[in-house]
Amino acid sequence: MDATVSHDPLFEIVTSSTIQRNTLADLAAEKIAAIRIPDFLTAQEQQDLLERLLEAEFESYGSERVYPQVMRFGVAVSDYNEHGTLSDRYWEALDSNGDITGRLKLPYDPFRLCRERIGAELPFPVEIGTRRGRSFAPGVFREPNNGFQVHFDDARREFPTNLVDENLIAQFAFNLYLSVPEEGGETVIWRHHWMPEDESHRLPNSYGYAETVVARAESLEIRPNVGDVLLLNPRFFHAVRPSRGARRISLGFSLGLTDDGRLLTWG
Ligand SMILES: O=C(O)CCC(=O)C(=O)O
Ligand SMILES: [Fe+2]
Repeated sequence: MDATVSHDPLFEIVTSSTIQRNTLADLAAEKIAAIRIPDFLTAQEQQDLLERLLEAEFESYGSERVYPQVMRFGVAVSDYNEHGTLSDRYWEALDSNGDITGRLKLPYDPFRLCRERIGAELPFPVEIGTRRGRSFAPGVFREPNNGFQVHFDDARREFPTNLVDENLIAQFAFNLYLSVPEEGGETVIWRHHWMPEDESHRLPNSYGYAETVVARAESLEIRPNVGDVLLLNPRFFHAVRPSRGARRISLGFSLGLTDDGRLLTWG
C-alpha cells in the first residue's frame, strides 16, 4: 500500500435517505463509521416535537460523572450503572416518570416513530429491548450545549453482566437533531477503539477522556442540521464540541444488533 495514504477508506460517514440492510451491515462490520439521514421527520413533526420540548423541564445528568453539564429529559441507563449492573433505581425512575410521550403531551410517540422509520426497509421491525423480561426506556432527549467529552459507549464494557436479554453482535447510537446551535456543536468521531492504556487519559471520575487519548487517530467531523439523524458506531471514540446560540437538543437511544439480525433499542 502507498505509504502516504493517511485516510482509511473504511472510515466514512455515508448519507442515505433510508436505512438499508446492507448499509447497516457495513456499520456493524466497521466498513463505515456512521450513517447520516437528512430530513428524518417531516417539517410538521419536527416543529410539533420541538415546540413541546422547549416547554419541558430538562434535568441534569449526574454532575460528578458528567461535566461540563449535560441536560436531559427522560431516563437513561448511563445514570444507573452500579458497578457494572443496572440499578433497580432505573426501573423505579421509569415507573415514576417513564411515559415521555404523556409528559410532553404529544399526540404521537416520537420514539416509536423513529423505530418504525429505522425499520421501514429492514427485514424485521425495530423493537425496544428487554432486561429480565422488562422493557427499557424508549430513549431520552439530550442537550449537551457545553459539549460531550471524548468518550465511547459500549454496553459490553459498561455492563459486563449483560444489559439486554439477547446476544448482541454490534451496537449503534441513534441521534435525531431537533434544535442545533448557530456555532459549534459538531460531532467528532475518531478512528480509535478503547485500549487498556487509554485509562491513563481518563478525566477524574468522568465518563470522558482527555483529547490526548485520540491524538494520533484519524477523525471525522459533522455539523448536524435540524432534522438529521446520525446513526454511529459508538465504540469509536466520539465527542460533541461546545456550542453557542440555540440549544442543541437531540432525541437519542442505543441500538443493539442481535445474532439473528434484529435491532433492539434501549434508553
Ligand atoms: O450528540 C451527538 O451528536 C452524539 C452524542 C453521543 O455521544 C452518542 O450518541 O453516543
Ligand atoms: Fe456517546
